Amino acid sequence: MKHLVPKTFLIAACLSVGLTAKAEDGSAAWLRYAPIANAKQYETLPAVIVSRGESASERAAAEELRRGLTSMLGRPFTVAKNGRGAAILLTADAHLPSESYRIARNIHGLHIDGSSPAAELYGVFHFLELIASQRPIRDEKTQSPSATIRWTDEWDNLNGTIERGYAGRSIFFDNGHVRADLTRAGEYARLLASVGINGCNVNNVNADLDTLSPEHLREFARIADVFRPWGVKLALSIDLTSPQTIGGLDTFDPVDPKVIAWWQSKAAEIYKLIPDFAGFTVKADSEGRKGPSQYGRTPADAANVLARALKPHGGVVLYRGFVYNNHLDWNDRKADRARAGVDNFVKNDGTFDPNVIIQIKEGPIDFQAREPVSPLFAALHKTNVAIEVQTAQEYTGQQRHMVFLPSMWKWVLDTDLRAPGADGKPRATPVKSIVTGHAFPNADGSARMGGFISVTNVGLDANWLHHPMAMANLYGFGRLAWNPDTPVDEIANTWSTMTWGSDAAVRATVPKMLLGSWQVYEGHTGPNGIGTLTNILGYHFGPGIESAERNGWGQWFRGEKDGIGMDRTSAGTGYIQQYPPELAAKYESLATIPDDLLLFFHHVPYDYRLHSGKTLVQSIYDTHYASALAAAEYVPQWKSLQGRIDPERYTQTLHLFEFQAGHAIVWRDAINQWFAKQSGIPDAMHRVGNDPGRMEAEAVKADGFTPVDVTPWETASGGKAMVCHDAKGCTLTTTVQQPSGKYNVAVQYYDMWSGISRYELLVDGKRVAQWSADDTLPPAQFDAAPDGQTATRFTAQGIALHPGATMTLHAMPDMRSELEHVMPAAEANSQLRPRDYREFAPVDYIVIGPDGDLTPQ
Ligand code: GCV
Repeated sequence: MKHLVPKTFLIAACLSVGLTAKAEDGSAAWLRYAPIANAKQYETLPAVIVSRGESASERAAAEELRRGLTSMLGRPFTVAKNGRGAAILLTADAHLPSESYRIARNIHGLHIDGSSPAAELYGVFHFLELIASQRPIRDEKTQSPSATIRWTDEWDNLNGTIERGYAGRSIFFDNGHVRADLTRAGEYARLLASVGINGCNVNNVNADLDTLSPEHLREFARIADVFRPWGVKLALSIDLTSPQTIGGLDTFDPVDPKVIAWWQSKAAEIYKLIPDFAGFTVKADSEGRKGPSQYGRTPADAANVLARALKPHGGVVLYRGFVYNNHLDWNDRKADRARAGVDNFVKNDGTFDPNVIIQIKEGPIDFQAREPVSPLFAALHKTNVAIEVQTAQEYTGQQRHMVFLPSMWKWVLDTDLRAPGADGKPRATPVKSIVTGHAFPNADGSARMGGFISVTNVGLDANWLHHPMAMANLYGFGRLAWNPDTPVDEIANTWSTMTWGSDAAVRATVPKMLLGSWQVYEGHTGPNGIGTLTNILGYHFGPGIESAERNGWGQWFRGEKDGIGMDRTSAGTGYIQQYPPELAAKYESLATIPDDLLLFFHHVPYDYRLHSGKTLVQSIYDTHYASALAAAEYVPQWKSLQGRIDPERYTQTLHLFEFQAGHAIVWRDAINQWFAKQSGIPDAMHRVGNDPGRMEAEAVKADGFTPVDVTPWETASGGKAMVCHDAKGCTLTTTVQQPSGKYNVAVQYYDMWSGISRYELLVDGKRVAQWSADDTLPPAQFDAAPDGQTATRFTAQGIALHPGATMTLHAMPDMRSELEHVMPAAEANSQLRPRDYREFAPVDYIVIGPDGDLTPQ
């Protein structure tokens, strides 16, 4: 949306920042090593780095330290094998606990000791972070990770696409093969290592069936090679049918001796190529993937055959707990997708091998804006478990909205499930104590293997995740996986300083924006635990409220005449009883259920009074207005930092905030309109349906445009938009009623994936603004229809208007015939048919509002 920033503004931004900051593309992420303001405080730090280590990781650690210190402190640092006099000494110390490091000073200088080469790297990155944040160098106690498994999962397909990837194509694959140039993959491993992540599963859990072919394995080994210096181990998602599909066997039954032998030989083949291979991730019996149920076998039967094949080589199996039936019966009031985790796994507790870990999504449904934590965490007492979170913002704005997810994850990790101890009494069992293996230890009292997995889905976009702010989520994931007690404000502050610099205004603004952003997003999407309310049958980006209902996917909220919400009490689906008794009692009672989870657990009338004192529906209206306004305020907040941040990243981020401000209004209006219609209860403050300054496109004088019904209706103001099928263009004309003055004029329109419609705004025949619907924003994915994910707006600022002036919107559709039957490359392997991507310049409404940095509400 280049057009959103006036050219004059861009030039001013470049001039004012030119002398203080250089343009950046975000590829350095938080490892920018920008010169620090007060380098003098570190003047006694020795300039020689002594490292005797011969391994690639030790060399990488020494070189990283040299590079970081030289850049931040503005004086040369060198690496030597030996040193006389004071030095920074990088040393291996086998006495330290596994993967641990310690920073200490003595008369020889500063020591960064690691229990392994990878741990030396962790120590180095931590030390560099101290310097970047200008903290004092002190002796630190030994730092150890909270859990063994600290991985990212990437849902990359061998054809180069990424399932739920919002930042371009795969950094690993293209055209059915591993890329020839793996530079980005190596750089990614460096980023992961810098926050203590030690594994990366590079392919989609919906794994290509021939993932384990000898040819592909040889190619995967090249990825492992570029990961290795950074202590990041390669893992692969596999399909359980592999013994049959690529092995040529007549079965994949996990207890069949031929299948057992096949997996053993496949494991041996892998370890020959990749000696430090981390292991397999398995999605089975879920969303169309085949699994052990086909042979009447259990998840443990399937996981264990793999685990036994990997065990001699030191590998692990991450078996996903995301097993559910996506053909549930909507008419069955007892059916409940949320129950699936516990129903499918608890009977197998204690039967999984010690190198199997059940990978459990944070909530029982699917990464919604808010869900309760999965009860499966507290239900498995004799099984290793890990938590799966999603840095890829599938349901949280797809890296077009700023949502700081560590706030959500910390809330999840701190949620105390109150599982009973050996004496049967409830005790403190926060999720973090379970996934780090302490709450339900091994029989000998030692911590179970556990961990943290982030579905990250970085792409070829220079800045990895498209939204510069989204990188705070990857950084925060690493920090929380290393230590789940890390305060989120500490994460936001440190990331902000390292990413955006130490200017006081930047430090005061960015963390504050981040820390409120989850609530803002939740506030203008799905409230009170109802789910995100996105179009679950589409791309999960914009609103599409009823898409969740009346189908087999089970993301239901049962919005009915009498009320709304899933009744998961004992009178309903009984799901609440899957939690330990103390927490179940809290969720079962309307007196104690928190407002923000109400609709996940209870079906209540629309005028139900919340603990906050408001009725449910009024609270929804109020929250949506407040949150859309909070999203709009990101724009002026960000603009206040102009000149304090390099212009390239500043401008890119500004575009995203401008988009978010408009899209938050799409969300706000869709949900408020839907609730008003469904409940029949008007907004006590008369805002819903009364939008000052808004002119519906279908209600003004139109030339050439024709009205269309938008589906779902709530994603257009008044349910309708105007489209233009005339290659010469169409116009909407209105007479200004406002008093003379300067105004913002916003045009709400739809930007399809492919075509490029052009628009111009004229006042009394004179062009005052023009733009093209030509960006990848929105939609984040391919969409050929006007709806909640293609809806966007253009705002022209400072437009002089006077009463009686003629305002005209002139739209030129993109009718190129080559757009008529298009199959996007990313969908080429799917069942979809080519679609018509001509863009008929759809317009929803025009709104005139106060001049200034806020888009008119
Ligand atoms: C990789 C959700 C996503 C799917 C994803 C699945 C999973 O359903 O929409 O894209 O598939 O979760 O986690 O396996």
